[in-house]
Amino acid sequence: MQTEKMREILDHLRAANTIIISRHVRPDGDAVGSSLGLAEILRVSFPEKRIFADNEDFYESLAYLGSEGDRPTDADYAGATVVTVDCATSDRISNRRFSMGKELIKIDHHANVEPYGDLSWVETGRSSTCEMIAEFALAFPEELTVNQKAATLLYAGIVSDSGRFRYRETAPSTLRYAAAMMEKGVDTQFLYANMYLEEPRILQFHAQIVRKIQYTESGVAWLHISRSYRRRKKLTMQEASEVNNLMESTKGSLIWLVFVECDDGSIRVRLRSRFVEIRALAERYGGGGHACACGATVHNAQEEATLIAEAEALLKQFKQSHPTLF
Ligand SMILES: [Mn+2]
Repeated sequence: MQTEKMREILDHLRAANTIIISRHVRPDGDAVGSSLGLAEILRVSFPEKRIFADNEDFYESLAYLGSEGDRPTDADYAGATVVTVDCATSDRISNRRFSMGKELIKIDHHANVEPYGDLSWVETGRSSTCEMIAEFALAFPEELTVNQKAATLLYAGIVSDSGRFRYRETAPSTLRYAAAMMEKGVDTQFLYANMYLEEPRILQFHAQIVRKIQYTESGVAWLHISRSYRRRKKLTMQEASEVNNLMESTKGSLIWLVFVECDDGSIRVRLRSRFVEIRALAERYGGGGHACACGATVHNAQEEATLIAEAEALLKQFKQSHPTLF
């Protein structure tokens, strides 16, 4: 717990008249939960301040979490404190006006590859940014109020970014903050009814794509989804990328790679793993992220094959040195 850092952030927020909150592009549950959750906490706690969420994209599939509200005008940025949540690098902020405020505060749990902002609170290894926002709010109960709406947003982000408390960043504190949010009246059945539902066309896509999973000698599972297949099935990049989840229950397979061809011809890679750290691998291909959950980009079949071969070497070496782990 970084109490001093949290106190410093609270001081800045208390002093601000206008606070604008942004997250990363192509948002997930944690990005939406932390941005809208923090906005709600600040609206309730400081009714005299003007609080905005300002983001350029949103996902229809996350609409059950609620809407963003009105976006600020350029004039609103004058003197404003801008906070980014869940966003490691400034180029991924879903708001090109982020630098128009008086100051910029970064709150995040990704590797701090670009320590941007005038003030930042980054804790790599935390399950989610939502967990950090929950901790922040609960640390100052006299000043910050978490209502049911905020608690629901933060709980949703904690659950989604921790893979329902399964990923290795899940700590005792993750469960404590989730419990504290539940005590504020989170409707978990409503959340789960929305979070893990798939349209029939997506289930059909999964059924089809499972048969195309390939495995290397040591058990790296991988899939390539071409641009033409993606278009034929009318899949967004996000929908196509999410199939790592289908691989992680394969016994003996500890690294899961999905290569999805973008419209511009580059190939986006989603890397996931259990036990084996893959961040350095992702960073060699222009990416990064968490120890066991990363993104990267390759530009042709050759680079893709090399990345798979490097993942295979990594897994082979890991299995040799940890023969009893899996
Ligand atoms: Mn996150």
